Amino acid sequence: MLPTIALVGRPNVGKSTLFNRLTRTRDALVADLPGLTRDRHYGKAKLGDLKYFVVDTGGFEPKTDDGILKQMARQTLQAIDEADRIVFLTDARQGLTHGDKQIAEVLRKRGKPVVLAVNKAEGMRHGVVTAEFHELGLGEPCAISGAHGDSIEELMELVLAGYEPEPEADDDRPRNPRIAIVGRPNVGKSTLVNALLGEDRVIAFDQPGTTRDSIYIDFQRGERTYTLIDTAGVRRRGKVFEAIEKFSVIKTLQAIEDANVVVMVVDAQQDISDQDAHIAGHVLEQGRAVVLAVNKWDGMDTYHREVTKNMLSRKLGFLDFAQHLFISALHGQGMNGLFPSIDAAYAAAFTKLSTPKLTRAMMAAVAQHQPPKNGPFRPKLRYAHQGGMNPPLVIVHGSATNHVPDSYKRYLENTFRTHFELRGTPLRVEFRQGFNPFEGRKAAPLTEREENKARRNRRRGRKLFGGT
Ligand SMILES: Nc1nc2c(ncn2[C@@H]2O[C@H](COP(=O)(O)OP(=O)(O)OP(=O)(O)O)[C@@H](O)[C@H]2O)c(=O)[nH]1
Ligand SMILES: [Mg+2]
Repeated sequence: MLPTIALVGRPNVGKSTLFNRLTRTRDALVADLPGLTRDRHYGKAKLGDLKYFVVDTGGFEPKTDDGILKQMARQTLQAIDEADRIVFLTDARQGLTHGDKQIAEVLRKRGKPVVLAVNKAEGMRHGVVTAEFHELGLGEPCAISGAHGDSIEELMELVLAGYEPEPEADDDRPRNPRIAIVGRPNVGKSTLVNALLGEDRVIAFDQPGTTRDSIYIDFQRGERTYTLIDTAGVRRRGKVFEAIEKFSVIKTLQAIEDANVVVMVVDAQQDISDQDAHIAGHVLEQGRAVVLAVNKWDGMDTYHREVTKNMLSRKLGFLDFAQHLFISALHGQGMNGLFPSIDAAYAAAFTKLSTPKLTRAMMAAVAQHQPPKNGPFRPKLRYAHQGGMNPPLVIVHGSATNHVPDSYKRYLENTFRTHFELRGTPLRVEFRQGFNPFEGRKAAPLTEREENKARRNRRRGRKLFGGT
């Protein structure tokens, strides 16, 4: 599970600026999809190979004039409690304030490891600006500038000391599909968990495995063993599983991160809310295979069903690649499609696409529609190969590919999706300039054949030119 770091501090000390700097490394692949709302409080960041979640605790709730502690409202305290470590930001320009001392007191009481950062210290002598902050008794203050990026890496190395990157398992298909059931409170996650685990064909193993505070429940259905990653606190009570709904964004993010397939649950009888869109946005950002379960479909008339479907395509249109299941977890209706959809999404996420097949599909698409000319530039697409799995990444090589418009990229995505029947998984298409097959090797590992060819070529080169 990835470590979680919360950024805490008075208003205006630069939490959001630091948050943006830390999370900026995320690619823009999912940026401009209609309906996609990004949750600016929660993000994923990277220090070297170490990935972590970062929480910006500012702006959770409207500011009042009742002093700093009122402003550190419930949600901030929850974020502090859920985080593994805290970065406490202060302002070098303002110096140590009363508010800082109050926050320090709160943090000390909570007992979480804290690193104290003195922000806006660009152009100032670090020893001088940090001096007065020792008084907070939170250890050596770290002078940084979030806006300029000074000493940010040093800060995060300190904060994340002791954490190791998790081994990259993306290319090896894990044995058991890991399923996370996510959604905002009250959409029916618990009922769905029960319906899933209570199914006649399912044998749930009694002992849940616990990693820190996430719970993994193994169960078997037919030949297959699945692992359910619990976000809601599932407890077994007699024959039924009971989920105590305590919604936590961090737990949701961690479950999405750990899962191979996410079952995103929404409530058909309520409006699709921003919170739904935030959660769905995270699923997409993580590149997870997903099944959309539209729950509480019972007891709705045709008109309201239409309304809900319209709302879904308006607000969660960016999940259109996912199977939509209209279900009633309570009455066990529409549930037959669930496992087949989960299996299909899982299989799609780990599909292997050969270079010749990808290239042929691409060429057929190009023959139908040329990429449009952009000023003097006419992009030419030459070949495509798979750059990764889970989610599938297709890398298209050619010239002037930076002039390919997004609409054309989506056209290619749809082409590949249809052609290779990739239902339920996000699919990423990236372009590479130039048509040297060895270019971009770091980002896109060579296939075995390409690797062998490269080795042969190097051997030939050595024979011809000598050297090692
Ligand atoms: N000089 C300087 N200004 C900074 C730095 N970091 C942030 N600022 C500025 O400080 C102001 C507040 O920054 P924010 O990142 O919005 O602060 P915040 O802590 O998120 O504020 P709230 O969310 O309102 O609590 C902005 O005008 C930033 O441009 C820095 O490193 N140096
Ligand atoms: Mg802010």
